[in-house]
Amino acid sequence: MKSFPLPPENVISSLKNCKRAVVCGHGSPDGDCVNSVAAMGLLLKTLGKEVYLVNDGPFFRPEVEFIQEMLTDSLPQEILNKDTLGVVVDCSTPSRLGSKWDYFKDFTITVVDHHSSGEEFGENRYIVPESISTTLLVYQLYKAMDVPLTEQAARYIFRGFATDSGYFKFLHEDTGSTLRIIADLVDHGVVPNDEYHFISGGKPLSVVRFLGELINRVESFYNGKVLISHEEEADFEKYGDNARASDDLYASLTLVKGAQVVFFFKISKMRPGAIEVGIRSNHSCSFDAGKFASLFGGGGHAKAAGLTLEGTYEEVKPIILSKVKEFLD
Ligand SMILES: [Mn+2]
Repeated sequence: MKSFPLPPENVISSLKNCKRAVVCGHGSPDGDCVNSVAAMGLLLKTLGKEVYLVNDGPFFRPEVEFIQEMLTDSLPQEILNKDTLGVVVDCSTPSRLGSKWDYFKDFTITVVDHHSSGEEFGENRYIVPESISTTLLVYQLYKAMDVPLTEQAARYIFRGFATDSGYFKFLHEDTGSTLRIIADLVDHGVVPNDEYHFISGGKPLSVVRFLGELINRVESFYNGKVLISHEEEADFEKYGDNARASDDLYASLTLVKGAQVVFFFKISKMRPGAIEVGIRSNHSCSFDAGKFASLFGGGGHAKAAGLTLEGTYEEVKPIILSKVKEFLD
């Protein structure tokens, strides 16, 4: 993408003309999601709107924790109507809003997102799958509406980008326009080295030990093209209730020679009795993780996606393995 597609007029006017807005991203939020919520909230506040931020958890990762104190637990009954603008960020499917989708049924909806798969919903949509992060689309809205970028807004936007680019690791060709935005964020006071330590530092030793365990547990299928690791109930007691090992797990396993796709089976905290399957595909193969996830009602990007299935690890694994074959090179 040489340059970013401009936000559609109806998206801009929905934000400009609303009196009040409720902003929400997907449940089990990641760094891009919470920072999109925060940056969008700040944009709307600067425009003088009455703003509420809502989002389903959990918020275990240190880099998403901050959003909790900005969230409203329950919305006043009198705002649940079409005069309220519901702004959905970083979320391609209504069901991924979790319990918060109930509110949005009553709102006029604007969606700002960069997922490649999902469901078309909402009256106003600014969807750019080529954008590395949703926060970069919020940046486009700041520019399009001529709203001055504060240091705090620049930081939120940077953190979303840093999360979804694996801290600059996953930048493909034609990302000059993205890097020019990053330069602008740095000019607005963001210090990349500080942000790296905020996002990736401060790990308890138990998380690194857990990572070792998950790597030891890896099973290899189809001549090493498919690598699978999984969480066990006993891990929570041993290593604590911490989701942070998964990023490093994916980063290590997708670099293994011959590996095309990595699956990580997690015990779902949002849906007891279900398994959440994280999917990461190797940079140089054609495996489309988002497409694969959508077979099972999940979603995401070509290289990173997720899905949820009822059952135990032992029950879910053969289902995934039977479908994966036709996606391999
Ligand atoms: Mn994202």
